[in-house]
Amino acid sequence: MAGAELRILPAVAALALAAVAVTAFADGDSPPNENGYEAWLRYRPVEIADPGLAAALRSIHIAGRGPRIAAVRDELSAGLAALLGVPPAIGPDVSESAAGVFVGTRTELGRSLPDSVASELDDLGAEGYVIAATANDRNAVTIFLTARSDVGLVYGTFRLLRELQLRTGIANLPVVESPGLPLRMINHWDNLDRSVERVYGGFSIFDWPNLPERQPRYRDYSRLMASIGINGIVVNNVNTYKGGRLHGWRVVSDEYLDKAAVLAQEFDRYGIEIYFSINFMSPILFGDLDTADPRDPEVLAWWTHRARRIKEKIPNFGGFLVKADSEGELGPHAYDRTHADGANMLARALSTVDGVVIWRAFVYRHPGEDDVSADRAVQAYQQFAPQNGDFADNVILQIKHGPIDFQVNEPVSSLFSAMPDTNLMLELQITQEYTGKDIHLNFLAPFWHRVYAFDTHRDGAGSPLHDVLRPRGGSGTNWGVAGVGNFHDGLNWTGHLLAQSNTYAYGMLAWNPRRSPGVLADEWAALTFGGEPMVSATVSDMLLQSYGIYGKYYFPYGLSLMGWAGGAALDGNGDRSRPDPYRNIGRYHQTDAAGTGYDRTVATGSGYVGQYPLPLQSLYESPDSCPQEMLLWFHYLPYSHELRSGKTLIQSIYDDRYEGVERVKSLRDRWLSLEGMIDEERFYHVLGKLNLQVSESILWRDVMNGFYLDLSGIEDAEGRVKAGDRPYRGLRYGDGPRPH
Ligand code: GCW
Repeated sequence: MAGAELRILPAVAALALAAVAVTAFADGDSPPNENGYEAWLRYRPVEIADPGLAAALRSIHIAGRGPRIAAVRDELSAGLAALLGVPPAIGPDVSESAAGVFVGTRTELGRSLPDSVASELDDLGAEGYVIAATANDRNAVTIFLTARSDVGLVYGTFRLLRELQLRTGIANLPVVESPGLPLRMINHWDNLDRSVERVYGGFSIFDWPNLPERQPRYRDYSRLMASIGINGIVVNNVNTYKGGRLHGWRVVSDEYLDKAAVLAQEFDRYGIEIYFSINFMSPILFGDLDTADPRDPEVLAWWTHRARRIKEKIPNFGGFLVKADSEGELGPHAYDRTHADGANMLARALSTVDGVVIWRAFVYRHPGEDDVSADRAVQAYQQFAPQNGDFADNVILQIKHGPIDFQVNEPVSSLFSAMPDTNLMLELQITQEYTGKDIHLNFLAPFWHRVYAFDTHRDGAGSPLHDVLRPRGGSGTNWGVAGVGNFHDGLNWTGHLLAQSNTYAYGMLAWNPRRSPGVLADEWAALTFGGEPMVSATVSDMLLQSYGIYGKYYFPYGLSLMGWAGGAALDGNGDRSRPDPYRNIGRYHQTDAAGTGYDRTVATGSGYVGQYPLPLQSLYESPDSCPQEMLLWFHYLPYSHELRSGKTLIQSIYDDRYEGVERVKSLRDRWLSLEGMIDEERFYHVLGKLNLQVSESILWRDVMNGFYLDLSGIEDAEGRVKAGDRPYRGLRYGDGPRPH
């Protein structure tokens, strides 16, 4: 196979390589049942129309050795066998045959890689990959999958298999890809007893009591995560102590490291590094020292020893995630030291093993410590902005997308504009603590896409958030995104099957924050339900509408934290998915007889608006220019305030909640229209969730509208919300009947 004879197939010619689906069920029958465990790696049979491509896919040549090459071999062998119906021949030989798929790094493939393909790698980083096809004079097709490192081959392998599943064949060759964000992480809020905080897909995947015993789920989880480009996983909850109720801090003890080593090995096959949430007080908790003061040399020595110990047992150890001086988890403030003092001490310890410290910026004064009327939104900036530039190179500051707490329609945090000399990490919440739990369909990609694109004005106009995570002028790779995961040990991983789409989209956006949410929804629907155009189009449309619908019956115009009902989630935390608007009056919203919202303006409010660069200040300071979906997040307004639609605020609040419920019902109708086209197991599972969503949205509508009537005394102009007819007035979780 000499490079000179080959011509690179251009995109147009490659279109002919498209595959078509094989329908496995007879007309009139529902497709065979599925439980959702395979997620987007289902690999149902496809028919390859082009004989050249079909022949190539049957002959796989993989160069190289090691755990990731073994993973590539396993994925191609199982994936192609399932897609094509015949197991491919797989061998290491890269020199003899003319047709086939040739997989290997540039170094391994050597001279068999045509120059034109090899040169595509020049500008790609370590994780990028190239897929290109060539044909010789006899039309024998050769596909090259190459990269600079074996992890790039893992990503390229999943891409090739995905293209085949999507039946685009390999239409857009050559594919030249590298990730937009260097760190693409999942944070598990999982405790060592397998309970989880704010997660609704079951208990923890990580079965600590039975580790180091291996379970197939560990590998399946690693495959799913690598297939969407995840390269770092924090295996335990950021809350490691919680007043003594949790013992997550033990995860870095020798006993747990032996268990974690098994997870780490599974991750390593797929290029994923393992990270641990640690407790800043560990030297004391472990019983070794009587201080955790970051300026004490013994404390540094203690952490350095721990870091080395971890690295010895776990070569793909990435670093620590730290929640300190936040919600009762102690930190450097206990010793009158700053966040930077604390983070930099850990960073010194970790620099001996090439690790990073991810320090969370989620701080505010603890409830009860002070005046409840203090605005929580201003507090993280007050603590961190003055420390810009104080953090070591291997420290990353992890900032939630909004200044309060993963709220719907919350603005992007002012901190992203204010830390130009600091490595940053965006924190998103994939698990739906505030966005509907495992009940409400809520595809978050359109929202995340807006967050990534948000113009922070850090370096003047045109500074989108995904660019300012990297320090100004910096060339390192210590920055990226973390998503609080929603994958757990339930059969379909996420509780609500359709919630898998959020993890898929999260990974894809971390790889390329510019990808369109519409395309991601289409892709996920096709991968999950097969390529029937009617099914994919309907599911995709449902996903894309869902965030807007949720906003219609949930908190009006960006108000925060009105759902905080008692109730207990599995881990004993309150369940924020039920409405309880009376509870946080004064603290998170200022609703009274005259109006609603929260005044965060410079002129008359908490001054939060003043933390942004000037162009954003002028956008948010006035209700006239403030984006309407976050109007009440920034402003307290009278009920008579006229919105752009010409309606009063109070009437819009009533109308939106009614519209929201109707639109949830129409989501359910859309789903019902797919009966018989989706297997019964998954069809009825999702239908059950949508039925619940209808009743929950009615609860939200009636509690919120009852609350607003109660406080404002203004009746709904349409006559639906009127005095004396307030079924849910003052309702608290557990108090009253569940509406139907
Ligand atoms: O969103 C809040 C959650 C807490 C969580 C905390 C945090 C892990 O309600 O459950 O604790 O934020 O992000 O630290």
